[in-house]
Amino acid sequence: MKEKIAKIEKEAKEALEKIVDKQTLNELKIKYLGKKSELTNVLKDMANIAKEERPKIGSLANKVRNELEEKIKEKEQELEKIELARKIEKEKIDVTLPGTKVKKGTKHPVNSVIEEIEDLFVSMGYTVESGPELETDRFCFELLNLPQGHPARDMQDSFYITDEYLLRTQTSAVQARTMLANKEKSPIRMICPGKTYRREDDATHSHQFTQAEGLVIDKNISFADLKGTLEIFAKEIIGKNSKLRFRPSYFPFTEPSYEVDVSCFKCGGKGCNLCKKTGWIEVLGAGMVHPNVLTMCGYDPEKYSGFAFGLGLERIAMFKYNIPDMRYLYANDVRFLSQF
Ligand code: FA5
Repeated sequence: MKEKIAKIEKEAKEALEKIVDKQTLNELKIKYLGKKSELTNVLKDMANIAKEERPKIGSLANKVRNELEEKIKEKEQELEKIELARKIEKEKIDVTLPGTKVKKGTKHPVNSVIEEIEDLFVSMGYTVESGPELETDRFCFELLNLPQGHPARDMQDSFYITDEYLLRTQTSAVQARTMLANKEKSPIRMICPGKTYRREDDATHSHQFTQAEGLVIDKNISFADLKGTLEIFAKEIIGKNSKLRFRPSYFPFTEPSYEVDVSCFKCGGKGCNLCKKTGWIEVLGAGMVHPNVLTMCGYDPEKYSGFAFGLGLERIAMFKYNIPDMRYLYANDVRFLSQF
């Protein structure tokens, strides 16, 4: 029996020497110290041993068992240390390496234009107003002298939601809202930038685009005020050398009405595919507020007059940043947007 125990001890110690991972160590522990191990069997077999031999064999088996337990524990600690060292080595941080760059968003060109326009007009005493994008037919058309069935409604291809509601086709709806909220209480000088929607889509037209409406109502406002204001706007926002061209036009809510063009930024006015060989790009509509609109919105046209204009802000962003196609502004391509 003694030899048997010695053999078990020798075998176990040799196997223990070779162990390099925790799983094999665990298997070894079960093999030599587990309930079904040879050492446990020796203790279980004690009944078959001569009575006087029993204490010696018992104490020898226990001694070996304790020793093996101790050695396995030591091995366990040794393996844990190795594992920890390996982990630390792997997770080592090199503080001298350059950090990962955090990508920062940039301001969208149309938002930059909105901010510049707001700053300019606020500096001239204007307020900044807003209105709903889901607008009623009444504010978008009727109060602007465009009753149901008026042929000029065809000028704007609208997205109707119901018979009454539509996505506003023009920020001019905010003209009516501002006048009705004010009703001769004080003169109006307001600017309203906002999203507008029409069923159009090409290099210079988008189905969703941004307009900024301007409205001034007071006593003795004349066309000279409108022209002077737009000239300041062109010089300050578009560029010192930009030229404006007023073309007589028609809007039901202004009389007289104009479409205002700016000399083409791409060809400088020579004519190219962007300006359709004309040298000019239309950026806004404007005119003197129609007496019918003044009356419907609570102003006496005998006492008050005013001017209004509606700018297309994508086209202004195109001028300022040399963007050849309006669709780039809405493609959400980070390579394009990060240039601004
Ligand atoms: C109007 O929308 C009038 N409400 C402007 C106005 C206001 C006239 C006040 C008189 C008094 P118009 O449809 O021309 O007008 O549009 C004005 C500007 O919006 C255009 O000059 C153009 O720069 C821009 N615009 C119009 N449609 C689009 C579109 N689909 N995509 C991008 N810009 C557009």
